[in-house]
Amino acid sequence: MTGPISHRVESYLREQLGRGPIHFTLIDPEKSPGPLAAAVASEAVAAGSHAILLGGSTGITPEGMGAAAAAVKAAVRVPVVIFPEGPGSLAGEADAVLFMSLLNSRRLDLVVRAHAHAAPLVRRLGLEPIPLGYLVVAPGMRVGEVGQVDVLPRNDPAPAVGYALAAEYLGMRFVYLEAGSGAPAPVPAPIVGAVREALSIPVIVGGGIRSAADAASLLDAGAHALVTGTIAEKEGIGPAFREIVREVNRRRAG
Ligand code: 1GP
Repeated sequence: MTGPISHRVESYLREQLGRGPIHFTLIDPEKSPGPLAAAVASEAVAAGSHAILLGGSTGITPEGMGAAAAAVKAAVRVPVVIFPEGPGSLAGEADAVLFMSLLNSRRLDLVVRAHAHAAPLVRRLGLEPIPLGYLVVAPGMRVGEVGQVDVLPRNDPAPAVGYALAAEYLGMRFVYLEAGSGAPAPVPAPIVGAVREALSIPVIVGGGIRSAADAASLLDAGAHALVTGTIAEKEGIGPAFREIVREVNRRRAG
């Protein structure tokens, strides 16, 4: 499918963000294939999550992504967005893709070149690209290693603010502060606060969010959106997941 770029998912996100912070549930289609992904997604949305991200591991095929996206779309009414590992994880069954540049990587392909391969495919598949600056904060975990990232320090907000502002000035419409999936602790709240204060685009925060207390401190610092993956992978949509999502929804109007 070609033609004008859709902004449906971005409009949905902006409309939701107009009422307060939002929560993304990240599901890895390799660990949770089709029907399982759909079951997790419908419980997550029933618990109050606002959108589903599909991705997270390095071995995802277009078939695996397509099957998960189709199953999740049939199960929930919220947008289904690919959190890509590379052009190989794209599938037209999803609604959109985080079209992200890993700005603090030493790998030029992750900063921009993979995008030149992916963009025509994104267009052909009819996926909505959501332009996003992806910034990895220490410890960075696997994405920090594989992505050959100069991780942003945890004790000094200035480098994170510099990169995040650069993302905004380059025209990206979201910034994602990532501590790495499974990180022992989330991005420090003072970093989130400093980035939020400097930027006028939404700030998404993920990696290592395990409890309502983690969520509360990031939301108090000004995070617009939280992403959780590991917690549902380990415990399903259990009490910790529900409390995190409740913490987000408590701050929303209406
Ligand atoms: C990873 O930010 C996401 O890219 C989610 O991290 O798996 O630690 O929740 P967790």
